[in-house]
Order: sequence, then C-alpha cells, then structure tokens
Amino acid sequence: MAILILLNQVDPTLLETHLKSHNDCPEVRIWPNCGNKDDIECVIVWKHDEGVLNEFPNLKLIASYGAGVENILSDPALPADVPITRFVDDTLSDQMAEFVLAAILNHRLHLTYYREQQAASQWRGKDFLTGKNVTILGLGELGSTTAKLLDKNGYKVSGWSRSEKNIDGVKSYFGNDQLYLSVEEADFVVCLLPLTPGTKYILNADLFSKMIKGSFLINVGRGDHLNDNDLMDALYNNQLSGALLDVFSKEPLPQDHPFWKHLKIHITPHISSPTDKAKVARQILDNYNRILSGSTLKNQVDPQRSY
Ligand code: NDP
Ligand code: OXD
Repeated sequence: MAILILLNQVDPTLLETHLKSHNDCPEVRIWPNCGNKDDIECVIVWKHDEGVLNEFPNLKLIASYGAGVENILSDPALPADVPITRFVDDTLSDQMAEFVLAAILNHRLHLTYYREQQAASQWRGKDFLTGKNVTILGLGELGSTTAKLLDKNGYKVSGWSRSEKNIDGVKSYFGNDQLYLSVEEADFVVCLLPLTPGTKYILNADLFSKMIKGSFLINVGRGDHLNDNDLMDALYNNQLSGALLDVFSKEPLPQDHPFWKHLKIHITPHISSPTDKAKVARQILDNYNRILSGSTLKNQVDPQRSY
C-alpha cells in the first residue's frame, strides 16, 4: 500500500523526506510515477489536474497539502465518498496573522514608500496613517488568529463569517445581510475566506463602494475572491488607496497582467502562510492511520459546505 504525493507548483522532495522519517509511513510515490495504481490508498494533493484522482480504485483518503480545498472540490471527476482532509495548524495561523499585521504596518507606516524614496535619494517623511479599524472576512482558523493578534496590537477589529462568533475584542458580523455593514467603518479589509460558490468574486465594486473612501484591501484568501477589473476601477477613482494581493486567479500571475506595474498594488507570490512540510506530513500520516483503524478523521472537509 502506498501514499502518492501529487503536488503542482510545490517541490515534493522535502515532503517526501518528512513522510519517510516516520516509522509508520507506508511506501511513498511521487506523481506521475504512481506504479501500480491499485496500491494508492492516500493522495496528498495541491493544484492537481482534473480527473486524476479518479484513477485510483482503492483510494481511501484525499489529503489537501494546504488549508484551501477549492481545487479539490471543483474537480468534476472527484471520486464520490472518499473523505477529504485539509491542513489546519497553529503555525499556519500564526504566520498568516503575522503577515497581515506586517501588511497593515507597511501601509500605515509608509515603509514601501521610503524604499522608493531611497531609490531616488529623497529625504521626505510622512505621518503614520491613523486609521486602525480592520475587518476580516472569514473568522475561521486563520481569520480568528489574525483578529486576536491585531486586537493585541491595538487595532479595532471586526469579522464577518457565516455563523456568529464570540471572540474577545472582536465585533462579530455574520450572514449575507451583514456583509456590507461589516466593512463600513474599516480602514483595512482582509479577505481570509475559503473560495466557495458563495464567496467567489465577493471583493467587487459593490463591496468597495460600501468601504470608507481611501481604505486598503488585503487579499490573502484566493485570487477568485477578487474581481480584478473592479479593483482597478476602485484604485483609479481612489475609492481604495491600495491593495496587497498574495493570491491570484492564475498563479503565477501572468507576465502581462496589469497588476504587476500598478503603483498602488503590492504583490506577494502566494507566500503569506506557507505549509510547514514536517507538520503536514505528520498530520496526514495520523489521518491515514485513522482511516485504516476506522477512527474519526481530523480536519475533514464538508463537501456540502464547500470548505
Ligand atoms: P476556515 O474554514 O477555518 O474558515 C473559513 C471562515 O470563512 C469561517 O469563519 C467561515 O464561517 C467563513 N465563511 C465561509 N463561507 C462563508 C460565507 N459564505 N459567508 C460568510 N462567511 C463564510 O478556513 P481557514 O481559516 O483555515 O482558511 C481560510 C482560507 O485561507 C483558505 O480556504 C485558503 O483559501 C486561504 N489560505 C491562504 C493561504 C495563503 O498563503 N495565501 C494559506 C492558507 C490558507 P463559519 O466560521 O461561520 O463557518
Ligand atoms: C493554503 C495555501 O490553502 O497555502 O494552505 O494557500
């Protein structure tokens, strides 16, 4: 019996090393060298090509290498009844919280601006931006940790989720009816939603028009949360003062995409919270053992909910 690593845009070697460092690890194979497909009981997936998960008749577990599972759930040939798990981890949440805080500080304290000034040998200071209201769309594993870190750092934090939350220092908005309300006073809006049919293109002109003029957008969820053209318009007419984008509809971001050269857009290459390979390896082996022993899986995805 074997585990198959099927990662696109991620080097599988370190994950393989971590898996094999554990005594309870079965044989590990790396896509496309699957060997006999009947042997594959668990596939570790990241950005796989549609249809391939259907090629393993004895598949018992689909384990997402990351927290987001939209790429798995949108596969029209996804094998029915094979459970899907995702990566949930304190380090993943802490990294994201740190990244979002850094992005906010970078904007408020004009750090990128000074780098540009330096390039022109210019000595020109500006006051910090005072607005410290942050709304986080998505208050799950990553969103709630981010909210707590921002609260500790003196930000006034609100969050929006499907269900009501009770997090100290964080105002909870929930349900579609409260989406616009949740962003009305925000100087920063952070997207930490999963990509689902209900959240696709949620960062659009309607939402931007409800935000404070000159507010700042941080998208660390998924590229398809954002309507790219609506963002370009909102930046052009100064409805938004800028955006930090870590995720894009197409990754890597195509060379001719207008975001690359936009002075108000700060691009990072989907690195706001990378998966820790040692931890994901251990987590997946634990779930694999659970499947074999008939125990309840950890971090199982609910396909009905789409996250
Ligand atoms: P969770 O599933 O823990 O949290 C999702 C949150 O979104 C929950 O609060 C949920 O509400 C809320 N939500 C989902 N659908 C809706 C909806 N229709 N309306 C309102 N709220 C909704 O996810 P994680 O925090 O673990 O991860 C979030 C996303 O972050 C991932 O799916 C992934 O896309 C992205 N990500 C990005 C990374 C990067 O490097 N850029 C790294 C890791 C993740 P409720 O709590 O009520 O269920
Ligand atoms: C994830 C990611 O979903 O890295 O974990 O984007």
